[in-house]
Amino acid sequence: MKNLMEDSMRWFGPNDTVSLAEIRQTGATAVFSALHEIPYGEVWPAELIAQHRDTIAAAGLTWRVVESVPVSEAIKTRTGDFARHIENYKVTLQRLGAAGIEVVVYNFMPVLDWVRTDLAHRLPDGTEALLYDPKKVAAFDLFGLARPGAANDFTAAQQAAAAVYWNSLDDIGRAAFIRQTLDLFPGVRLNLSLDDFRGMLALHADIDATRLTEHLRLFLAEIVPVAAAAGVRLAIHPDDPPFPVLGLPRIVSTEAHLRAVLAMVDSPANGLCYCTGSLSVRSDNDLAGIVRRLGPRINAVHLRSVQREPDGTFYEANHLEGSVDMSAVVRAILEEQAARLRAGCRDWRVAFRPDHGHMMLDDFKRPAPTCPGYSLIGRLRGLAELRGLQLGLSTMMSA
Ligand code: DNO
Repeated sequence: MKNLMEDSMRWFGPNDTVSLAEIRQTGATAVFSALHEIPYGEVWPAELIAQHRDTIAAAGLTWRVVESVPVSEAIKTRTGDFARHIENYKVTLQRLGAAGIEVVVYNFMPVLDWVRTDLAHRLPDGTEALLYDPKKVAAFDLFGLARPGAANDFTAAQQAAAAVYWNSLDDIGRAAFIRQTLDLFPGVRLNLSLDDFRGMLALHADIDATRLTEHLRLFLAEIVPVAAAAGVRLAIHPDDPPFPVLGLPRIVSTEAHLRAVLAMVDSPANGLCYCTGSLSVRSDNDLAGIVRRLGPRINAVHLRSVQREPDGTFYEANHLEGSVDMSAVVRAILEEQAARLRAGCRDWRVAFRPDHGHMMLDDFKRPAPTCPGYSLIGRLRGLAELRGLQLGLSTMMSA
């Protein structure tokens, strides 16, 4: 097997309900991992970085990609402690580089990380997937949160569908829906109340897409040179979903956005985490084309597919099915790696991980995944299929 991507799995650390020993059995040789215990904005202690690396190495795996060093809300809004947080970010990058880390993933999504409305959407084959239902987001926004101006963000048809859904719930149902949505929205369970959440949104009230883009540029102007000097390449994760949610701007959703980010600081250290699951929610994103055009700046890869429905609903499909032409994507990445090899590039190999997986088979009997989407067997299926796809394509390509 030659010139393939590095097979990786995400590992959330010692509290992950999937152990490193189990990850090793999936055939992955590497993990994407982070120190999740460090609060956003604070510096990562060198001894904890070394300990984490050594734990992973002792299990026979490598840790070259950090996912993620989170960017604090202070940095995104340029308020409060943002200058100190940026200095901390630099120190963390230096320490990660010194510990042998090559790639650092991050995102610049305000308030929310990834967003779904249903965590256990049952598919006909009995597996469960994550799903995004726009009418539920609209119902939360219009009636739960009652965000001023929310109505401007939805078509009449969307508002009507949201109202039908909201009216189908009694008071207990509504309270449960609001609780569940608050727990899901920021990507991590923060036990927020509606007012806490309104407070978080309020910090962004004056920050439109142009201003947020400028905040990202200012951040990158400071950290990219530090990353480059530390031997670390940054990889921005696209918005998930790739459109504004709850009135918050999204600035990393399209190929034009990606190009704009890369142009902010023209350095190989300023790169992309190419996530097919996030980008493919928009039918106007040409996934293989993005690899062909921006390939040299792809520093990490998440492979996952979604099934898009006409009303804007999407759910996470099997890795080789759904709306993504995964063969075209993987072929484009293998071609990018081959081009790097021909150019004598040392960093030719990209690490990929199957991003999310269904709940299936013994996943239902195991302790719940640490983070929704991170089942063991479901991801193993994705990894195995993607490994086979790579091997088949690379054999064909070299024939
Ligand atoms: C979801 C992940 C994201 C991703 C971050 C990167 O499962 O793809 O949470 O890790 O957005 O910063």
